[in-house]
Amino acid sequence: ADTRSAWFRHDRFGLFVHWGLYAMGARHEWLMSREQMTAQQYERFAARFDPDLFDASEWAAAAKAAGAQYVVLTAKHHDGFCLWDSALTDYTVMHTPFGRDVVAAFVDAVRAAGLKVGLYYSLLDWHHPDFLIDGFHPQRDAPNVTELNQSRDMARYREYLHGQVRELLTHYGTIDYLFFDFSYASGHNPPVWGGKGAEEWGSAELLTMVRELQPGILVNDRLGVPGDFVTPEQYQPDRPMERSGMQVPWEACQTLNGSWGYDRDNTDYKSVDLLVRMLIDGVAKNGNLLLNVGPNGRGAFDPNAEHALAGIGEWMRLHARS
Ligand code: FUL
Repeated sequence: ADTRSAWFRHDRFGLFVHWGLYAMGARHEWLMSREQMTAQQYERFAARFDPDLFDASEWAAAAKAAGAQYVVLTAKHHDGFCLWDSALTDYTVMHTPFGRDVVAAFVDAVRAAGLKVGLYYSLLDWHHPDFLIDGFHPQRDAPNVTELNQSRDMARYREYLHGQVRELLTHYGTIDYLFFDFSYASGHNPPVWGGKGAEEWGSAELLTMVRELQPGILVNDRLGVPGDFVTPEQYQPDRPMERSGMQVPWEACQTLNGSWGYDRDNTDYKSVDLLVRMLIDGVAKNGNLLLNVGPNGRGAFDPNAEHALAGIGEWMRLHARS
């Protein structure tokens, strides 16, 4: 793991990109769950998905100008919508007015910019008919939830999940980094009924497959089994992170304004000064920063996000060393 993670520990700074149908709702990536929308209601976004300003090479250029060395895209978030041409479902970009494989464009552009390629894949899936309704699921309050769950089969979902990860790791060349999200089996605080973890995801098998398909890949720690690096979310740890008394590669994922998905009316942006301090803070504690941007429904970065990234880039030009 030490040699595999050498680039990651050296590079320190990555750009996270949360993009999917929720960008059209423009009010947080959890809107399907928060507003308890049915799959059918939410599918209306797919019928209208046509991001006319999408240009993956602009995203890659913005990442590079900010000084990021790797970029991580949400191939599928909790809403289940797939940004690539998956053969295992019709719920993909290919079946929208847009009709283009976003993951393919992303991977090509990021690689062409000389950056490392990362993908995020949600273990939760609020659209898949076999995913057992639990306390996070949009249908959690349905009066007939027990009945609804009777036809759902996590074994079938598991097969789908593994099949999709296989697609992502075989159709797009080298993938350097994989962020699975997330396990909440037990010990989740506050508790979530119907929680899911390593057993539901088939994590041990999944990880074996991932390593077979992409021997050099780095995998995060949210499968419910240990990964290559740990992922504190929206906080800076107060010291280098450890696992069983040993320092472990870690990466704080942080938002620009508290939301991962595009949130139009949220202007609570962190200042460039604060963002730079967070980066320095992490590096001083032997960790990485994965800073998020949520492109809007047309595929463009919000001006506030552009400003933040450009500001970090300015600092980098004056202070970075390779
Ligand atoms: C969380 C998710 O629930 C958020 O939506 C986001 O993707 C974050 C990075 O991970 O657990």
